[in-house]
Amino acid sequence: MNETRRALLSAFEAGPVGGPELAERLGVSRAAVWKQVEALREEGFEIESTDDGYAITDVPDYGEAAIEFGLDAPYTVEYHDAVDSTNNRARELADAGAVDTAVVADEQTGSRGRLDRSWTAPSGGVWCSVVIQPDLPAAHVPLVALAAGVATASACREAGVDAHLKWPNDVLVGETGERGGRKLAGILTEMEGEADRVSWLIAGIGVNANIDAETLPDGATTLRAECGGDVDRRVFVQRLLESLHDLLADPDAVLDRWRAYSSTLGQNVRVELPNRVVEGEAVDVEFPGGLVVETEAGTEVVHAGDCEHLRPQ
Ligand code: BT5
Repeated sequence: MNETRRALLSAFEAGPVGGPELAERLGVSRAAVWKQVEALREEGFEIESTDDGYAITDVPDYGEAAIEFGLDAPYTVEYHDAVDSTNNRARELADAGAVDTAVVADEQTGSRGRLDRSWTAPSGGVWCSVVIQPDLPAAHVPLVALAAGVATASACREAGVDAHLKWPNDVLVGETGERGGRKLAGILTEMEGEADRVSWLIAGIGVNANIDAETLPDGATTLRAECGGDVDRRVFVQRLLESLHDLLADPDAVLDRWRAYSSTLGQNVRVELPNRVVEGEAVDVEFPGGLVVETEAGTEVVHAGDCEHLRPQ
């Protein structure tokens, strides 16, 4: 987005403001202000000229400026109607040096799950990848993935859906089925770097929002199905990004929040690791994100893998 337009939007957040004052504050001509006001109107903002100056009276449903307007987190948003994968686009931006940027798309045509699985992402979802400030050691990255899960579950709960987290970060609803519930959202965290220095870090978040569940793989659910109606995706993404930002600023809070939302703790689980299987009772999650499992042979902490909730014996 044009920088003047972005500055204009943040000036409007505080209320009506006159053209000459805007021009002076932003250090641009009054004609430039007028041009950007017109551009915002074309994007769907309703901007009235009142006695106190320009005032925003309506915001478009979704899109770059719509998400940034009123967003209480320092993310720049890049919006696409369609993109192959928001994680791929976020990676391009990260390679070019971007941080604190959220790539949001209405539809993805080549999106990915973990372990090269595919992710179905039709129009109407919340498909969002955040380029995160990578000022942490690589070993702490799992905590970021858990934070993304907590932020997502929290935004789903604010939207009225009782979402819970299955380790490491599937966002589920209900308790039925071998997956441990109906899958509402998934997280794909990707990074590049050395042990002591992460060069880029991306949290990819996919939430089945305003989508018919029948169009998704078996076992999936959507906010539309769970709420009986569509959610305001603009507000949803804002709450998601704000919650993610707050958690990243307070890493000590992440594990407790995760525990509070978890449906895995207290369950008998089977975790498939690359070379073996661990079975037992999941008793805790520990820094930076490992699942603590009491097995017959003793306590094990698993750090990655697919987790299945087993039925009680
Ligand atoms: C995940 O993988 O759950 C991570 C999904 C991350 C998607 C986001 S969208 C924004 C960003 N851009 C990307 O390209 N990716 C991220 P995993 O745990 O591997 O689950 C994948 C499995 O879930 C698939 O094998 C299907 O069985 C199932 N699945 C596919 N699409 C689904 C959907 N929309 N809802 C629920 N389940 C789905």
